[in-house]
Amino acid sequence: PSVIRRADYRAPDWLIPDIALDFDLDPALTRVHATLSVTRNGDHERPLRLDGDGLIPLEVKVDGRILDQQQWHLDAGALIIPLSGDAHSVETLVELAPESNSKLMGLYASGGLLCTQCEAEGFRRITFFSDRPDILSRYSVRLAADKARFPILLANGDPIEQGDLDGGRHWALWNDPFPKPCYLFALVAGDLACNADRFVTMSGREVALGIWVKENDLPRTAHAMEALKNSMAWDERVYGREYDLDVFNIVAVADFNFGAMENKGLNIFNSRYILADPETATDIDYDGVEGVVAHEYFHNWSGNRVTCRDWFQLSLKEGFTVFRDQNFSADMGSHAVKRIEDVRILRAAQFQEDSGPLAHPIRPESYMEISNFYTSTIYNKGAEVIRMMALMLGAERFRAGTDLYFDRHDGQAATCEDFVAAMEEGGGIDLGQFRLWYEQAGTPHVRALLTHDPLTQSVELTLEQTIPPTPGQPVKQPMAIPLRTALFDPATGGHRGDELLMLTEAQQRFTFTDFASTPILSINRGFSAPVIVETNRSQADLAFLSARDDDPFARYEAMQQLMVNVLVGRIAGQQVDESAVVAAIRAMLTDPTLDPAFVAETIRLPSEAYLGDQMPVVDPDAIHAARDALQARIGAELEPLWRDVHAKTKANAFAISPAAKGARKLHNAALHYLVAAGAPDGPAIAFTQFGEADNMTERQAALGTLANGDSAEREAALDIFYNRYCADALTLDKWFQTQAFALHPDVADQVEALGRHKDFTLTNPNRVRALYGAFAGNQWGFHHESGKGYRLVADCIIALDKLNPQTAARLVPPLGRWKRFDQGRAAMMRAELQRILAEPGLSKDVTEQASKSLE
Ligand code: B3K
Ligand code: ZN
Repeated sequence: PSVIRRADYRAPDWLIPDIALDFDLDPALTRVHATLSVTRNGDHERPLRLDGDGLIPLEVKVDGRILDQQQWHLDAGALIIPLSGDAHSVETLVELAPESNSKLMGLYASGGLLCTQCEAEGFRRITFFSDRPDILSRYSVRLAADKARFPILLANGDPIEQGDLDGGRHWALWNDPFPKPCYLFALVAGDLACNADRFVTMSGREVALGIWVKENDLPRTAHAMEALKNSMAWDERVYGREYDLDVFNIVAVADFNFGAMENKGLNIFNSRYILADPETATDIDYDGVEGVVAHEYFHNWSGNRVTCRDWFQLSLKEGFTVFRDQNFSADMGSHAVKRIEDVRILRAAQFQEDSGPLAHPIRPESYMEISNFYTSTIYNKGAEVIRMMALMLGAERFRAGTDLYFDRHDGQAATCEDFVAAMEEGGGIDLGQFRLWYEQAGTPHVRALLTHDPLTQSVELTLEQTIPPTPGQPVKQPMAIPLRTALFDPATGGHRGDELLMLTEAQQRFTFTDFASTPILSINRGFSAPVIVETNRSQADLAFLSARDDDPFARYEAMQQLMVNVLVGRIAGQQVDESAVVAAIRAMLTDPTLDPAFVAETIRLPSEAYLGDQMPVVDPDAIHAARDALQARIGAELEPLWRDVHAKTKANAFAISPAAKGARKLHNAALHYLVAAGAPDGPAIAFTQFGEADNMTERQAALGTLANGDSAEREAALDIFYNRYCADALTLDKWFQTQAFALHPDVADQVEALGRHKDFTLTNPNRVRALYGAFAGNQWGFHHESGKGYRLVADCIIALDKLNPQTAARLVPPLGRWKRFDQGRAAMMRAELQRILAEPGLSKDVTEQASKSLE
């Protein structure tokens, strides 16, 4: 496959200000007629090139005249037409078979619906077009379909007209007045019911809101609608951004390659991010719905009104929009807990990516397949980079920067550089060195050493940064790293204020005066920079911070570090003192002033994968054993407390408030430690919780706790769960996922059996992710010394690649981490990657990921 480079960007040869599309829809055979107005862009003689993927032109017309086959040709799927004038009308006709489109890109069928997915390059699978985000066009779309099977016909923009046709068919016409890139095109046809509501914008315009689902799913759409209205109000209040069309529609579909898609005025969602009720959705699912609804809605400004010039600028819309949705969710719930959750995700996904063979900057320099670049780096690290700018500027100047950005680039296809320039001008700051965050991959390591001089009564903080080499970037320049810092006086328990230290050199010293004794360092508070900090703090210092730090994130972090130190010592076979961890957890559990959600986050042991990241060579078995033992010890020593907490956090009736969610989180944590303690009645307590819970959060947690062990209750609960939910795909996913995540010695065999289960299918991406995606994230199971885990995932990749390359490619990165493992495991992982690459007809998606992973 060929490599596309950022440096090769060239403005388009032809522009397409208008497009009219006419769809004659049918799952077996759909006809698409397109009329494009094209205008020559600049002084050149190059022909019109319209991208196509798997399309055959049945008819090509220019200015109303049919061209014969000598007047056009195909080049790598694209339609090439030499044109003499500067402005023409070009028409094409193609046929599609949506029901056999298993890639879920372009026009496809899902659960009796017809729907589209175009980002990044799916539009070229629908019609011949210049499929690049800097071509902005006004769309007029006519849809016709069988009225009984497809009573609802939706597209972007505003509905204009509809009517009936002969033969039981009907039609609808939609117009989108806002010029948009083709990746934002969408249509949906099907038998859908609507949760209809309205929103009045800040200038008093009324918007009709619709969430479209299968009739029997209607009761599960209330939370999504609430989230949508809250998002619309939030974007007005926080960013001054108002919605711009008369309608805003969302459709839920069962088969979808990722979370959701921000098509203009017609968002299409993976149903797991729309449907929620207490019986089937966990609190994490509820939060997911809220966050993704907000994310897609916010794209209307950060992505749609201002879009990307080319796909190298993807983080321009994604990083910024993730930052926006994170802050929205924090405002809807708890800032402290949301920050902890977001950092946990960043560390689990992005730090791993950044230290492996697929590491890339948030603005990549090259790609083979753009679908492979919808990564945690582009999204989550991209959001951290925006967050650092917001921190350095402060709220008001950051808002001035975003106002300037939106005003200046409205209706344009912009670059990351445009965003940074708007921040500099609007916010009045020099971001010269800061731009390196867009160029350099790899997670910076910051070493922080605090020394105290009793003679001068001063404290010196020495900060050193190093950025590890990443593919194509052996040597790095020092970055601008904002570190929120405070120095605690152990005597008073307080500090003199939080300071923002800017680390800009490889090594830098900061001096603080008037310290009679050595203070305790609290650094990278609020996780102000996405870096790895190493300090010379003692366990006693960390215990102090875990109890006293007034920054909730720093407090959580101190606790995590305390646990990591104990676990890393244990893994290395050292004698370690675990009492500080037990004492710190006891203190948290008995402090009535703390938010239960915060306590639940903080007392949780770091994941096995995170512990792996702390070791030069990951030893999955030793990590599992050490973590299991510490968990058992914490469980046993505090057993009466766990019983007490578990009893006290039992709710009488379900609510979705932050307080109720926090109580459930702590309830589940207590259950988990109780069972880990090996209490004889542990499985019975879990089984009771499983049976009595009036919500999925507690039921699934109980099932997960049981799944780690071998009790009779385990099998009983799995059976009950299956029988109760086997008809509901989203909930059945949880049954697969819980077993694939289980910390159980036989998990690989169980996953293998589940892969043959009658309810398992490769055609539904959610099901694939629930089983193989979850399993590949289960460090202990996936890295079983037999190599069985590697083989299972590789088999899945090979089979899935034939149907859905995009989703197959997402399973490759776990196999690419072989450098971090012992020779035996590394050799087996490499062998699986080689076996995948040897597969004939392998997709560009999987080829790119597997070949880069071997380097
Ligand atoms: N923009 C889409 C992602 C499209 C992924 C294409 N492979 C969803 C989102 O980030 O909002
Ligand atoms: Zn997005």
